[in-house]
Amino acid sequence: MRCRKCDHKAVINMRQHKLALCKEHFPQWVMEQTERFIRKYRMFERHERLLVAVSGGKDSLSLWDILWRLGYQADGVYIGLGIDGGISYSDTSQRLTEQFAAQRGLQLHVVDIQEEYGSTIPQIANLTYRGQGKPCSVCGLTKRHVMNRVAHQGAYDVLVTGHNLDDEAAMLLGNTLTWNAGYLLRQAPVLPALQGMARKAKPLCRFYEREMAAYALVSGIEYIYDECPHAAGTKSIYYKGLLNQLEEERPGAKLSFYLSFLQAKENGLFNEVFSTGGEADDLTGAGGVAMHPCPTCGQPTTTPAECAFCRMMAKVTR
Ligand code: Q46
Ligand code: ZN
Ligand code: ZN
Repeated sequence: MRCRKCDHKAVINMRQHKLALCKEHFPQWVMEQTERFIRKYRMFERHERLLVAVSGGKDSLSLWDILWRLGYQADGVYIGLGIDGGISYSDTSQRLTEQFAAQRGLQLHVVDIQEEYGSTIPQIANLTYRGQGKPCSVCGLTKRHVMNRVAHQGAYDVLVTGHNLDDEAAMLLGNTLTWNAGYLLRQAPVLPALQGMARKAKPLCRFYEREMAAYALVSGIEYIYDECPHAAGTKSIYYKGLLNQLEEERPGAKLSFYLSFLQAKENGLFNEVFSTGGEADDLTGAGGVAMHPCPTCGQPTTTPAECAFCRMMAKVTR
């Protein structure tokens, strides 16, 4: 397979785009496309300050690398979850993230959950009702809370995450199977700022996971190959598997599933205001849901009482 642009050996063939590119032209293409998506969805401008949520994985580190190369002002935030799982998952991912930032002279905020709250994520999960089964719900809630907090305290304009197309399509499939109107309303490449919380953007939302893996590889980014040990058996992994089967038969199916959804929203499919039964802290205020500041942490929540994170932490410290 040859590169469409220069005829050198291609490092990737993207069947859905009918495009093969070499190790020089592929990263260039990724950067151009990212810039195009940032503009198309009006994610942010060069004068704004971005906070990139980095986990040490290929997506978030590639995203930070791309934004840095494109000349955006992007600092990082890494959250130490205290997950070991026999592979020193958190230690390794933190080391690789710090190394990445140091090599490029980028500023990284590190928040260690155990240092800050007295317990690791698996420990909090064991101490609360949310821990029944897997620590993922505790983990997700805590990460959202901490990212919002760091973005707010550092007066960042935008909180940027490395969700790729596989993540977005899997989330969309899950929300569609249950017709979760609240979540469907809020799934978007960019969400506006809400009550003092930063705008949220996902510049990689149209890239396949394999494209990001290829970008990290050809750019020489050292990332953690292992998935979080708690990822196995999650619904998201299951939906990704189903979508990969579909993609195998019909190249481009994943992309078209996601893009048709965005188009349908733009055409007014979800213009009705939905009420939602989702977790209060996931809410962005989309759909006209009334938000109140949490009396303990100040972050927006749908109930006039404490937010779900503060309620959970009250159980842990009790
Ligand atoms: S890090 Fe946390 Fe994920 Fe690990 S514990 Fe679950 S949610 S799987 S993205
Ligand atoms: Zn080429
Ligand atoms: Zn709170």
